[in-house]
Amino acid sequence: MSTVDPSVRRFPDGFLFGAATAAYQIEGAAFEDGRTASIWDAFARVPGAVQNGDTGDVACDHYHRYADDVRLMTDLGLQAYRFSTSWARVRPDGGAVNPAGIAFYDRLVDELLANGIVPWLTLYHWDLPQALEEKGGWTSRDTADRFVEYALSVHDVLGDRVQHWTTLNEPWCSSFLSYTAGVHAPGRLSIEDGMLAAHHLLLAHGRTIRELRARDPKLDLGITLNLTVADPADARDPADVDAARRIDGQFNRWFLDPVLRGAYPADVVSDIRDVDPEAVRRWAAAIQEGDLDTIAAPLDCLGVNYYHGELLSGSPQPGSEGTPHDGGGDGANARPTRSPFPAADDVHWVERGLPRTGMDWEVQPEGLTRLLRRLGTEYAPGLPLYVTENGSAYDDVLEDGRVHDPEREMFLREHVAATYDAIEEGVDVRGYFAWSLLDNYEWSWGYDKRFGIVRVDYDTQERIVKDSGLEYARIIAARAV
Ligand code: PNW
Repeated sequence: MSTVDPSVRRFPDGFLFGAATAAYQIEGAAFEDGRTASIWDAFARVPGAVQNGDTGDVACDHYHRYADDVRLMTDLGLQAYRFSTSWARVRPDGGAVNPAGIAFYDRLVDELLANGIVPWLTLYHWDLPQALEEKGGWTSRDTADRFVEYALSVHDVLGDRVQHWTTLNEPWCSSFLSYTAGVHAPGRLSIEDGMLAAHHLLLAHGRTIRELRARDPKLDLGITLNLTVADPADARDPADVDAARRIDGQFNRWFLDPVLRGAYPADVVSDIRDVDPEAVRRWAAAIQEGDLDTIAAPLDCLGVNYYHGELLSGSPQPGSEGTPHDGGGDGANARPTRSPFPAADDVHWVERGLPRTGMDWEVQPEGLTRLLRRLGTEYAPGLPLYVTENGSAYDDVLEDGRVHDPEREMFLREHVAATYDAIEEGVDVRGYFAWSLLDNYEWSWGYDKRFGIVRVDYDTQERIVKDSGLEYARIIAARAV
């Protein structure tokens, strides 16, 4: 009789369990030690841009409480911690290096290492210095040059202790959701600007990879993309198939193709040209010789952020408007926004009756397995993959000092299991990072949406490990789910 219980998924040695955060969402101390405004500090002050007018001025006060937060990570048994550095702290206004600002990350990294936690550093999680936005932001090629300088200055200080470097977090969000849809900072509403922003972000990524690689070939270098599984409602209906192709193209392939194959997807370029030929003309004119080679600089790993999949149709759906990617607040979000998808007017999202999180996002763990399979076979065979974000927001209730969050527990278990299923199929997935360590500033939703496995009381800054956090600690200790 076998002693192996087939229902237990035991992770291979070396698989890394971690949790993730981002600078603006947790640090606070927004104007301390020389930090200047980022586009999020500015956007949060635009009336109607963010739910309740919330800002990241204080957030989780992690800037002052980082040592306690690292202790929390130790209690949970985290092996790795994914965080981002704030450009406006390291180089206020995008200008000269600010030693007092970068000293914070120096302290944080030392604290992590002293506790045996692997630091996993992201250079850009959306907080462009506002001074650079005023010079054109990501629509300006110059911003990519400034980014490389910033990246190298972080490496100057942390390169001796940080091995894992991620250039960008979710460039789809910092381009189309930010410059086309107006949902995220800087809140612009232009197809052309979204396309230019995406190109310059990717250029900044490729150049940084090259520079860091040249400095130290031992570094582990990658990018994190937010990806989805886009399925047609009816695989025999050409309009549904086309709807799925469009969302896959504008969300996944627009980034996967240049980064991993050195070319933008021609079908999507043509779709956008049908809608806005002038935007495509100007975007094409901004692409210089050699850019796509730079963007396709070889990587050591790919970070995958997965939250939900989508079922798409070419026919209008009763009672469903907008997209699950609109990402903004509800009624309180009074600013004008538009679709982040330039060429998806005839695309409709189909309600399929799956459970939904507090973001109204469908819970679809098998989508994560399929996504990892696709990357491991079609896009990047042999390239190590990491799930760099996955998580859920729910309306937590504090009861006798505890947070019972069975839905988040279930979400976590199912997605860790879905990750395992991909590994078992032979996909090279090397880690899973829960989003998020802490409840935090959920962008245009402000503090309304809680993604943490640890609760934060924003009045007292008290942290309480939620039941999902305890469950994650058990999963990590057993290395199995
Ligand atoms: C990601 N969408 O954001 C980010 O990396 C995190 O900072 C964020 O807190 C987390 O996911 C939860 O939202 C996204 O509209 C924001 O599809 C919006 C979308 C996707 C990801």
